[in-house]
Amino acid sequence: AAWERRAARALIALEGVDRAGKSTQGRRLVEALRAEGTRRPHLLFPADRTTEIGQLISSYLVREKNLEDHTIHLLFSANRWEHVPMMKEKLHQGVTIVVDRYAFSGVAFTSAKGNFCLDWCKQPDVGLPKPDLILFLQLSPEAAAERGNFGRERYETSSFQEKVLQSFYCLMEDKTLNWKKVDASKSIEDLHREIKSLAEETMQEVQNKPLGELWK
Ligand code: ADP
Ligand code: FDM
Ligand code: MG
Repeated sequence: AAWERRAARALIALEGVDRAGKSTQGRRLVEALRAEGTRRPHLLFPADRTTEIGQLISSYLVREKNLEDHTIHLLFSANRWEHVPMMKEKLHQGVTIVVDRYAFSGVAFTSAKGNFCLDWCKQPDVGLPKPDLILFLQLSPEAAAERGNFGRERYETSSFQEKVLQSFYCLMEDKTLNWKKVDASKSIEDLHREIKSLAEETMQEVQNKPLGELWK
């Protein structure tokens, strides 16, 4: 069953390797849509580190806490699910939602650890609101490195990020999803213009189309 969506507004996900510019572009996109009078576009940051689950995730990422690999995977998924009622309500009201990372990061990071099959990784997120557009910000590891050193958080090593990228490529083979690759080596401004036009195109296309369920 698909959820009803009264007005035509889209769910747009930003994905990509570390430092590709997801957060920068997420902010810029929401600002631009707001300036053009799109009704209260909403930026959401899974992992939202402010909820109780988010705080657990945050302490894991900053290495204050160790969590078993399946456990942290399920917490990331739970952190998405706890936002679903709000997301459905907003989309129903005609509010466009931009998410900075989504279930695809969840699957890509956990499966990069090895000993995880893609299918197991996807299961907890099956049925989440399906993005109408997934923007993959593509950037070579060399170009990403020029944007600064890795911080001290978990996962911030080039060998792990390379595995994450391979997992993303597997996920992008799923043609039931609207993946659009964009060249993240462009200037912030040029990339913003491209992303904004893809977002607006999607917002037009989803007019009166029901919101789907991810991987279902
Ligand atoms: P992400 O959220 O994907 O990790 P950020 O948006 O936080 O990436 O950007 C990472 C760093 O790269 C920041 O210092 C940001 O200012 C810079 N940056 C973002 N986009 C670009 C770009 N198109 N060109 C050059 N530097 C960029
Ligand atoms: N991450 C993020 C995961 O491992 N699983 C997830 O489901 C999500 C949403 O958490 F290292 C990882 C990816 C990254 C960190 O930090 C989130 P930033 O600030 O979005 O890069
Ligand atoms: Mg970011």
